[in-house]
Amino acid sequence: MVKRGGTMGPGMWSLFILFALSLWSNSQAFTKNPILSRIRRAPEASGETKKCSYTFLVPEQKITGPICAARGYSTDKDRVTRLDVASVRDLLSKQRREMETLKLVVDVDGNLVNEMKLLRKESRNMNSRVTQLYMQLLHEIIRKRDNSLELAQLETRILNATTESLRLASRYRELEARYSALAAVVNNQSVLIGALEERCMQAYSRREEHPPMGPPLVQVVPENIPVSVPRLTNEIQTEHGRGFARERGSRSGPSPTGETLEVQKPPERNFSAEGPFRDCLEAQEAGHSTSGMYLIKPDEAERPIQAWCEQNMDNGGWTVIQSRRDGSVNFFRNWDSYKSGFGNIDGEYWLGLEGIYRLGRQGDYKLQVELEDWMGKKVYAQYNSFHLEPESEGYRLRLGIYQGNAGDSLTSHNGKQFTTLDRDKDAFSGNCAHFHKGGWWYNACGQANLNGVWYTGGVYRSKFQDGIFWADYGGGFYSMKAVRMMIRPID
Ligand SMILES: [Ca+2]
Repeated sequence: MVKRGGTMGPGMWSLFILFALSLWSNSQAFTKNPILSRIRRAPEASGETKKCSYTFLVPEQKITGPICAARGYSTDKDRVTRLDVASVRDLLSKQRREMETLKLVVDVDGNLVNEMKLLRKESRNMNSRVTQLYMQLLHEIIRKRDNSLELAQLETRILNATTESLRLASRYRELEARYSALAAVVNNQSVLIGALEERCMQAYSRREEHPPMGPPLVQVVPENIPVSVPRLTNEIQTEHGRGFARERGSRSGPSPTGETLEVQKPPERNFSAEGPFRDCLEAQEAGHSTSGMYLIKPDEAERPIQAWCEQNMDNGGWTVIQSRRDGSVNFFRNWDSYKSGFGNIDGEYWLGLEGIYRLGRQGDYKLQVELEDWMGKKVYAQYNSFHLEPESEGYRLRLGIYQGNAGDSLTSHNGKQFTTLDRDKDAFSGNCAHFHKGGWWYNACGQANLNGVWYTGGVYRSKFQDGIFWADYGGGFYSMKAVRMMIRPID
């Protein structure tokens, strides 16, 4: 079916024939195509029956190669093309869908990539944060190590301080012991000085009239001297507005006084308006459990008296008959004063010999002496019975058996009458009240002098033993800071 070579004329014609045949077949196809058939059928509608004639003008073409003429082939090719269009369209739409799917996938991938990027970024951030935390941790560890070092240093310092304080405490104890020894020496020297003075006076008296000799001094009890008193002094606390103070180092004592009880107007505080009671135990039994001032009227007494009731110590019920604590009251007084009593009920005072006598007559009483040294240590001496004889007997002291931790410095005064500056009832050739500057149940003269001169600081220097001393606790040259004498019915 292929014609080769030849001239231009026959070639043209053969092409024309082929094309005409092709058109004919197409006209067959037109009848199937609704659009084409409509075009062709238009003249039929007008009622004319015409035959179609086609004229084709084909430009002359120079054929150089072989010409293939295949009628069937051209027709087939056209048909495949249409199907192909449909299939290509399908394919295209398929591919479009796939493209869209792929686009979606790509989008998803893009998102994933973004997410990956974000995750990488976060990871980088986390890494940097972890690094930062690690650095902080290292820093903390180093700091803690430093702290522990500081702690160790502090511990060492504390240990050193403790060692130092222990060393100081031990040194302090040594000093205390030395002070104690020195205080003992001073006491002994005072005794020696007293003895020498006495000898001098004796020598002097051979030539002239001499002043009265002092009583024998109480020997020192060195082991009982309260220690750690940092000064050696003989200052006397001044009495309020009265002024019996003497100059430092002076050996003249306070002037005697004959004044009686100074309490006229009891303070409102701690004062019970009820009563009077027979004694402080009765006041306590009447429901007055507070320590303070109460009106006491012993049996047979002419008038009530004021007294301080100690209701807290040792079950209470104690009637205080004597109190020393600040040197505010002069105890260098005459007989009448000691008989009726003097001082301030809420401070330093003496209840009065008559009152004490009357109290002792109404029952069996015991006596407690309470002493406080300048270190604040308190000791006591208790006697299981106590009373005084009447004034006609010089208010003689009657004591029972001692017990306590202060030492017994009062039994040697048992059975002695009371002596004041103006009434000498003691066993000494002179007047003990003159030398001890107080009133007491002096013997010749005494182991205790609780109505003596109130010195500050404890150990004192004086020509005579005139401080508030309790020989068995501190010796004769140690003056107590505070003293109380109180009585209570025996249970
Ligand atoms: Ca005498």
